[in-house]
Amino acid sequence: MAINYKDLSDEELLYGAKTCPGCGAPIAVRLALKILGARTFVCVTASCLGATTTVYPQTSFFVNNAIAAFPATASTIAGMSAAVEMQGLEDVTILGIAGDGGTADIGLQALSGLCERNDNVIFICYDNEAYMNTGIQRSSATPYGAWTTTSPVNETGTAKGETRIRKNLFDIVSAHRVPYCATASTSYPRDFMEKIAKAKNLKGTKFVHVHAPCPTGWGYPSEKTIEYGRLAVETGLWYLAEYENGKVTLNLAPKVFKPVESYLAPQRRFRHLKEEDFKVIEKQRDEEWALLKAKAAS
Ligand SMILES: Cc1ncc(C[n+]2csc(CCOP(=O)(O)OP(=O)(O)O)c2C)c(N)n1
Ligand code: SF4
Ligand SMILES: [Mg+2]
Repeated sequence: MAINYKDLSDEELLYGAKTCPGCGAPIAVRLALKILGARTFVCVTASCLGATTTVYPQTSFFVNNAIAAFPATASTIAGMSAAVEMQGLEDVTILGIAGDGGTADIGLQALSGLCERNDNVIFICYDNEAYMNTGIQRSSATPYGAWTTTSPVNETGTAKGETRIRKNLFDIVSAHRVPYCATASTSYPRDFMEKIAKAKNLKGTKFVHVHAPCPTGWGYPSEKTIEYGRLAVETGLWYLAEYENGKVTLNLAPKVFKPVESYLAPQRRFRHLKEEDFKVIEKQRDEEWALLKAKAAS
């Protein structure tokens, strides 16, 4: 569904969020609400976004909005969807928003139930690749090699940052055969908004996993959020894809990836990485892309 920027409303349905300057999370939500409009009922979970937008009696949302406990985004929006259905409201979108921790870790069981029941909602996971709100702890979406306070680094090299490969939420959710599942990035706003527009027009559970850079947790200047989000895609360390009707589509497949160092080396969380670590990350990337391309070709 093509978006024409000229047709977008000037109305802002999220503003005044007390996030750090350059935070990717409110960019994602603001763009999503531009498409979804004022008849959206939002549930945010405990996270940076929840803590900076939804502190009673204040809220940065100019739509109906509730905050849920850390694991409960999916179960709360399932209830909201049932309530809306009982009341016969047909012009309403139910939107759940959670961070990577609230989605891939503590919220995963409820998300699986939501997808299985195919409740009529949109779930956005904004992914800043760690538990940022509580001081940068690793999540199961933290990339290989990243420093966090719970994936530390030491001088002797016995602690080297994150040692596991992150969970692939796109694969996990699409394995539930939901009507729509996509990855996106705040640095590709048109692609992201077109995915939200598609999700709005489909019935059932729609899941959009949006990469949302975090200057504070990643360690880069706040004005470079868009640049880093783009570099993640250009180096192949994040991808833009869709799953619909059992088919995977790659929305952007760079012919040649930029060197991973161009994205990783300037970030504080990766500054301990050496040449051999970049090679490991490149190999992981190539394996992931081979699987992705095979799925897109089938
Ligand atoms: C059951 C429970 N455990 C822990 C917390 C504390 N807590 C609040 S937000 C958060 C991290 C959220 O991480 P993520 O979902 O990735 O969102 P982010 O803060 O990174 O935006 C944690 C651990 C909580 N609120 N509830
Ligand atoms: S710590 Fe990161 S995710 Fe949290 S408000 Fe700051 S920039 Fe945003
Ligand atoms: Mg997070």
